[in-house]
Amino acid sequence: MSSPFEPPDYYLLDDVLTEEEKLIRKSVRDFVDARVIPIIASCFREERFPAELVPEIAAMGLLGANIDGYGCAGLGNVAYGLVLQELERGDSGLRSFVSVQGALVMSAIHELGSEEQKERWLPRLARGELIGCFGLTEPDFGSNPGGLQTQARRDGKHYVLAGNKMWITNGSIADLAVVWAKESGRIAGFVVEKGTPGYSTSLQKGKWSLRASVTSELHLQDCRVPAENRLPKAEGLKAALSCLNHARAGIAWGALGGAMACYSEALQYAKTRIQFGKPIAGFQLVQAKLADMLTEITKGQLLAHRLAVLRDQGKARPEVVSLAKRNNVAMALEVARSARDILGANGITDEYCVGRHMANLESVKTYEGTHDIHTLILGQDITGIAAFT
Ligand code: TGC
Ligand code: FAD
Repeated sequence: MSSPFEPPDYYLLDDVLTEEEKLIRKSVRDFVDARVIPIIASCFREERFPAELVPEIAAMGLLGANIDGYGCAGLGNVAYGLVLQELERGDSGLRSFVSVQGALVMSAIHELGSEEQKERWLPRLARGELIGCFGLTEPDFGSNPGGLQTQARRDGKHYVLAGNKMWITNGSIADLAVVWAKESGRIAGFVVEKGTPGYSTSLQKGKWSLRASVTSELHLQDCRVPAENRLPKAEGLKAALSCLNHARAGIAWGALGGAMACYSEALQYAKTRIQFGKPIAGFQLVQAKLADMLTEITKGQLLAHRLAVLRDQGKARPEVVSLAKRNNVAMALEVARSARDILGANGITDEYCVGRHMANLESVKTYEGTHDIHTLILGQDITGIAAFT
């Protein structure tokens, strides 16, 4: 059976956290222990998102938590990162839900919307009365969203949208979708509300990763969106890509939570599993794995913390965010694989968390820019030469 979470803090990062940051972390950690851990294996098995937890998550102020005003908590980026770390310690699906709602949908409306749009949607999104999704990816345009095919055409007091989005987190449960489409060849952002004629969604089933998360296709068939739902500052590919920075930074923290859960479980297992007459933790090869895991987690913790401080200071360039997303997700996936290995056959059952985190992190490696796309973003920043094409 899985054992209680013992979070590693080898470099005493807790010493640089404020009391408020530690308090927020504790409240989310307690929530995850009490409400998520007991149900998450069966949610994953049943391919079910635990929507019943959304009101509690909203009541804790975790939706759009680093946005100021409009009913949001206005947390600094360290506290916000700790929230995502703790949620992903429960499951990447919960962290994804909170990331999409806050870092993609609410941030897009907050940064690219009019004052009227902010007042209209942000407080209700913060209270969890509305759920949002973010539709950028299409069946034929994932890493290369600049090529997206969804079209928008002005027709009197409406825009008519036509196209399909795929792999959209929260899609089928969303009350509103931030949808990216091309108007006369230029990318623009729209808020499409549930119930708009011509708008429908379908659930993507059969995933072996992020099974406790809703992933959907969005279908727009001559969908008439009121002209006032166009986000006025959502113009051009740059606007769409700018939304991703918040989510990518949050993922750098979230991945740490998955890695810490796997490390904690593997360490406790290794201390109690007896083979050849002694705990497997007493074998050098197992110790080497644990030493590597702890080292990489510690480096990831320092990276995430520094990233959050730079973001608070407005100094985190998109490429700096890419480095942290790329490193921490790859690190977490390797930690999960090592942990799974240490648990032997038990590591492939859902009585333990390592296999679930390992499977989830395969998606996290792909979404919000694949590992290799972030490699190329860094390569371009280092050399000044783009190698995307
Ligand atoms: P490129 O010419 O490089 O860029 C166009 C303009 O945009 C600027 N830019 C950014 N600005 C702000 N933030 C960023 N992160 C930016 N990245 C680029 C860029 O400076 C340029 O500005 P300007 O002034 O010169 O016009 O565009 P490209 O077409 O060559 O593409 C570059 C590339 C490949 C890096 C980009 O397309 C990319 O990032 N692709 C990855 C796509 C991606 O990450 N999709 C994520 C979808 S959402 C999602 O996955 C949610 S998962 C949610 C969950 O469940 O948690
Ligand atoms: P592709 O772009 O086809 O890439 C396939 C492979 O080719 C990758 O290894 C990639 O690195 C590589 N590759 C591509 N281009 C290059 C290149 N130039 N050089 C070298 N290698 C390259 N999207 C949304 O808009 N909203 C969401 O809410 C959302 N949620 C998601 C949830 C899940 C569970 C998943 C799995 C995806 C989600 N996505 C979402 C989509 C996600 O952003 C895309 O999957 C991602 O951007 C990659 O696109 P793709 O899957 O089409 O892969």
